Amino acid sequence: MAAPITEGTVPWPEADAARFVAAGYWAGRPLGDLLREAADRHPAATALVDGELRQTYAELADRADALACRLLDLGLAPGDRIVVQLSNGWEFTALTWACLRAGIVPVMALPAHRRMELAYLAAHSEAVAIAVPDRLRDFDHQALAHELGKEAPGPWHVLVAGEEIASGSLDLRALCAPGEDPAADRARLDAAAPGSRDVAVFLLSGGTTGLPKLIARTHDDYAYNARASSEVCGVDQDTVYLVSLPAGHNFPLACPGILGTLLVGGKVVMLPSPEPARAFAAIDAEGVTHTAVVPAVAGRWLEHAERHGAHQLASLRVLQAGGARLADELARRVRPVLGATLQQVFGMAEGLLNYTRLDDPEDVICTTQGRPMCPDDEVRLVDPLDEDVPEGEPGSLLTRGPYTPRGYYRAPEHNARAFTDDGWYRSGDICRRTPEGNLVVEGRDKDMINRGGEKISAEEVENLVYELAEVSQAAAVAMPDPELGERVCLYVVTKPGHDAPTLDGIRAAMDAAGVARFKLPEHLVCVTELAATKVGKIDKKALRADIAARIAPTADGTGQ
Ligand code: OOB
Repeated sequence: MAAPITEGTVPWPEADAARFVAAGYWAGRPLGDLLREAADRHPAATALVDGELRQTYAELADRADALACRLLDLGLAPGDRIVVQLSNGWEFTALTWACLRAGIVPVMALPAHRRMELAYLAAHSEAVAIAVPDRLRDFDHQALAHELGKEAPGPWHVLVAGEEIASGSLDLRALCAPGEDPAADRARLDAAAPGSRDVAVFLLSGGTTGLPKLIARTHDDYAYNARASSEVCGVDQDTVYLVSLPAGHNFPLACPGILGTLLVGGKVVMLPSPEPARAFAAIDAEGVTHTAVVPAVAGRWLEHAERHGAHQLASLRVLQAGGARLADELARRVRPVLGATLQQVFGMAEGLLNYTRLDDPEDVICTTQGRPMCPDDEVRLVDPLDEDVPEGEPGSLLTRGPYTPRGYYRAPEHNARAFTDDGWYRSGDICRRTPEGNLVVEGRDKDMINRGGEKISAEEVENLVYELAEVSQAAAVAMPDPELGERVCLYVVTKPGHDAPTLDGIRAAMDAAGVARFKLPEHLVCVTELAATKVGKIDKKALRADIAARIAPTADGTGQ
């Protein structure tokens, strides 16, 4: 039997919870209830578009209820966990909605995850089911999902969205078929609705340790996350929101994303990738008003518009950019080239969201990462001794607030490092605050590589590389990259008596180990020793400077 979720979560102290309720942030309602209410307010409005397929709020709500009841009939119980690894399609939204109604907790994996990540997520969350596409970019997700089942201690259900449903799999699309008696489904789910302080979803941390941590977001805090984001982003029933980042990521899911748009009666358009030609066509066809991108995608969209024109973007009002630092130079081109207002978003799956406001002066929008969404978000910028730095100086960000949980799920040791004794989350971002109160992200003091918004734990890469016989020492560091901001560079000291490893060999070994491909190193530097700090730790700062110098173009522009 899986342990109840509550045993692994770290709740807010009751005094804080009471404060968040009194202030109206925590509404005391489960997210599924709030979605159902939105559907009742706008039954005939279009809720979801996925290619040719369109669903009204009434249809989507009824399908989600039918799915929720079928999952319960299969034996899933409220509080059970399901790993969700779906691409951006209507099935993702139907399943998420169904889970929120039934109190089944989705663990939001990414489509890029492979055996290593999925096996860990399933084991750590003690999941009883997984939802996957049949195949995606030539990868057989369904076969892997069944393989994972062999390690599951208990029941294991494989839900598949696609054309090829193998024997032993459940056809997710069929499970989403309209129910025989929608009113009965609805009454059944209403009667057994989860509590508002129960876990609604598990998000994944960007990760600075070996494997991603799970972040338990409650109905109360995540509903606030989505609802307050809608307000700050000007999202309402006339909004058409395009999802082209992986839907299970916090940004497109709830900042305000899918949930924030559905809660106010807007229309969600789902697209499998942010490839500019397709994204522009979807914006044009559906009258998209808001969307979220990472800086690397913003760059591709700007380039595409500069080359082919921005006539397809007439409806686009707000372009949110976040997940990694947006260069000021790119930021300044957004309004003139795309004709949309840029909104910088500095957020984290752990909670805190900073937004530039839509009516901020252009300079604030283009040069800062905004300010906290909630008046009761607390942010401190501190030095290595956890003392506040002088105003205007860079410091390491600590935060607490109504939608920032107090600890990772089932990770007491890591929590002791990632949170202070009085509950502040250490984001590991080095920021400074402008006189107007906006944050500027200047760097980080966590061992993570941010590859165009995809977070890679250096430790995780190094652990895999240490599996190789020829490796004596390994260090993964960020290498500057004009397109993605950063890529993974690996420094290796070869073991005596062995040939130096090759980049291809290392990548092949990591791939075979079953790790997401975006984590594979893209540059290898073999050295005889690694720079060390005074206390004998590998000096990553020196290595970052070293690789930046090695790849910097020389004065004649030819590179070294
Ligand atoms: C978002 O969430 P995560 O959990 O994938 O990553 C969080 C980390 C932050 O701690 C920071 O290091 C980095 O990503 N980050 C940014 C940034 N936005 C996130 N660094 C610089 N500038 C920014 N604008 O990435 C996320 C979650 C919700 C909304 C938006 C992004």
